Order: sequence, then structure tokens, then C-alpha cells
Amino acid sequence: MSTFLVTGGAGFIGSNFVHYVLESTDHRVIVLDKLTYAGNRASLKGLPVNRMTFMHGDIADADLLDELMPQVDAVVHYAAESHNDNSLNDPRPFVDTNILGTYALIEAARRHDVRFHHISTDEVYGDLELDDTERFTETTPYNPSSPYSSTKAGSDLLVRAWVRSFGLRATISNCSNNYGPYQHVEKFIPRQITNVLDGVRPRLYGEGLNVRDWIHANDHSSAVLTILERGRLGETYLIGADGEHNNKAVIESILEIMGESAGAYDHVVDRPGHDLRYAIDSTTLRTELGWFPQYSDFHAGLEATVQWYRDNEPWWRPQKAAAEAKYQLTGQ
Ligand code: NAD
Ligand code: TDX
Repeated sequence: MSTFLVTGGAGFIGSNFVHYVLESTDHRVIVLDKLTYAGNRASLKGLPVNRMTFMHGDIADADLLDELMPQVDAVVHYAAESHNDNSLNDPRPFVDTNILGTYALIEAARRHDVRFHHISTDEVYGDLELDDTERFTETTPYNPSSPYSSTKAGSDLLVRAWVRSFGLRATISNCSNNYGPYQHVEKFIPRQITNVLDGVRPRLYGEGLNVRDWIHANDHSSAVLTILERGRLGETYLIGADGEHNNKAVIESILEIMGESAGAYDHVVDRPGHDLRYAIDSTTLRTELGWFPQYSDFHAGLEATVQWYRDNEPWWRPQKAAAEAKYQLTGQ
């Protein structure tokens, strides 16, 4: 039995990981979360209090980290500013949390010799052409496009340097786009589902031909746990579930699932610098560590996600107006 320090455990993917670990193992979890606009304690409701402790705080707080590190066997670092559109409007918090926050954490992990797993994104590799058969691999050169993805790339490079220079016992994973319960309504899929629930037409950026490689958050969690259990120190693993779909097709599926006509959406102004296509080759993780995704039917996963947002309006409603007010400023 181990104790994990899960940073950002009140956010979308972090909270899914906490649920997954507490349900499928006997490990304990300490969540460290600053509760920014994206953090929500309600995402951790109902979890066993004897195995999960919540600590409200900033990953950049070195004194707090010195208190927490002796209590844990590993850090699983999800905390980040995570939304590309926000990073275009105000990049500063991205530099603070994603770069300086990660720096504070790896320094603390080094001081206390604690195993570290860094959660990152496929966006560090930039984008692929729509008609390209290539996918990202562990050796694809870094080429981030947005303030968000460049700060994630910077944090990955810090972790790699701490491994090489200081022997930090670390692994890194770069995952594709996640969907599932507890995702903030600013993000593409929950935004469109909750718009339809509110009688508002979904909003597609540009022509909507951009492709994302969707993976259910539970599959991301099982992959991270596999890397914590069997990953080779110093390695980077790509996590993906072969779920490429363009945005237009995703909106049409949501509309179909929710009983609306396929064309009942609006095109809005495109995202500046909008990455065209992401696609992950996760062969290393599958062949070396024996991981496989369980949620291979994207349409069924989308149906379950629509149902989750139907059933959990008290969870998302408090965030909806503020998220839409931000989009109004950019006409999106
Ligand atoms: P999210 O925005 O839903 O959650 C982020 C969490 O981090 C929130 O609970 C927030 O309160 C917390 N946080 C932010 N700054 C903090 C700080 N300084 N100190 C402590 N806590 C802080 O994000 P998410 O979508 O769950 O993403 C989690 C991680 O996974 C990020 O590192 C992101 O880059 C990565 N990732 C996300 C995706 C995706 O599709 N969403 C895909 C690949 C990788
Ligand atoms: O209203 C919208 N309409 C639209 O067409 C929104 C919010 C988005 N989009 C498009 C932009 C993207 O092509 O949908 C796609 C997905 O958008 P986001 O949910 O903002 O995700 P993305 O920018 O792809 O980044 C996500 O995946 C990688 C996460 O937010 C990142 O944290 C992760 O690293």
C-alpha cells in the first residue's frame, strides 16, 4: 500500500484518478489543490475519508511541500492551468503554475527523494496535418503552439533535466484529449452538452475540421497507475486510445444523442493558432507495460457523458454563466 500526493486532485482528470485509485486499489491519497476556478471539492464527494485527505494549497508553496513530502511515497502531478483559450487571453497564471509550480514540486521531490510522475499532454508536440498518416511518438520533437502548451512543454523539460542532472526518480506521460465526468464546462464536450441542455446551440470554432484523439478519463487513470507500478524511471510514455474524431463529427454525435437535428449548431470565430490534428501512437505503453484502454467505443462513452451532465446539473451549473461570459468577450 502506498500514499500518493495528487496535485490538482479537485480538477477534471485528477479527481477521476482519485476515484479510480480509491475504487481499484488499497492506496491512500492526499490531494493538494489550490481550488482555482477549475477546482471543485464536490468532485471528491463521497470518497472514503480514512483513505483521502484534502489539503487546500498551492504547489508553489515550498514550506507546505516540505510538510507533505515525508508523508507520501509518490507525487502524481496533475495541477495546472489547463485551458488553451484562457492562455491566449492571460498567459501569466500558466507560467506561474505550470512552470514555477512544477519547479517547486520537483525541487521538493528532490529534497525528500520522492518518486515523481508528471502528467503532460500531447500538445507539446504541436500539431499534425489533417491528411498525414503520422502520429506522435515518444521521439517526436517538441513544437508547442499556444501559451498553455508551451508552458507544459517547459515543465516536461524541467522534469527531464532533473532526472538527468539530479537523479530525480521520475516518469512523464503525455496524453491526448480526455472526456468523461467532472470536466469543466469551459471545455469542448461539456460546453456543448450543457449548451444543448440550456437550449443554446453548440459553438464550433472555424470549419470544425480539427481532429482530437479522444480518450476516456478512466483509461488515462489506468495508464498512469500502470506507469506508477511498472514504468521505467526516466521514461516518457504516450497515452492514447485511438479515438480520432473531428470537432464537427463530435458536435453532430452530441446533437444526435440529445435528440436534436445534426445541423443545429453555429460556426464561431476560430481559435488563434488552432492546432489542426493530434494523434497518439501508444505502442510503447501497450507493448512494454501491457496497458490497454477499456473504453474503446467513443460513441458509448459520449452517451454516458451526456447522461452524467443530465444527472449532475448541481455540479456544473455554478460554473456555466462565468464560462460563457469569458467566451462572449472573444465572440466564441
Ligand atoms: P483542470 O483545469 O480541470 O484541473 C486543474 C486542477 O489544478 C484544478 O483543480 C485547480 O484548482 C488545480 N490547480 C491549478 N493551479 C494550481 C496550483 N498552483 N496549485 C495547486 N492546484 C492548482 O485540468 P485537467 O483537464 O484535469 O488537466 C489536469 C492535467 O492533465 C494538466 O496537467 C493537463 O495539462 C493534463 N492533461 C489534460 C488533458 C485534457 O484533455 N484535459 C489531456 C492531457 C493532459
Ligand atoms: O466551444 C468550443 N468549440 C470548439 O470548436 C470549444 C471550447 C472548443 N472547440 C474546439 C477547439 C479544439 O479543437 O474543440 C477542440 C477541443 O477544445 P478544448 O476542449 O479546449 O481542448 P484542447 O484545446 O484540444 O485541449 C485539451 O486537450 C489537451 C485540454 O484542454 C488540454 O488541457 C489538454 O492538454
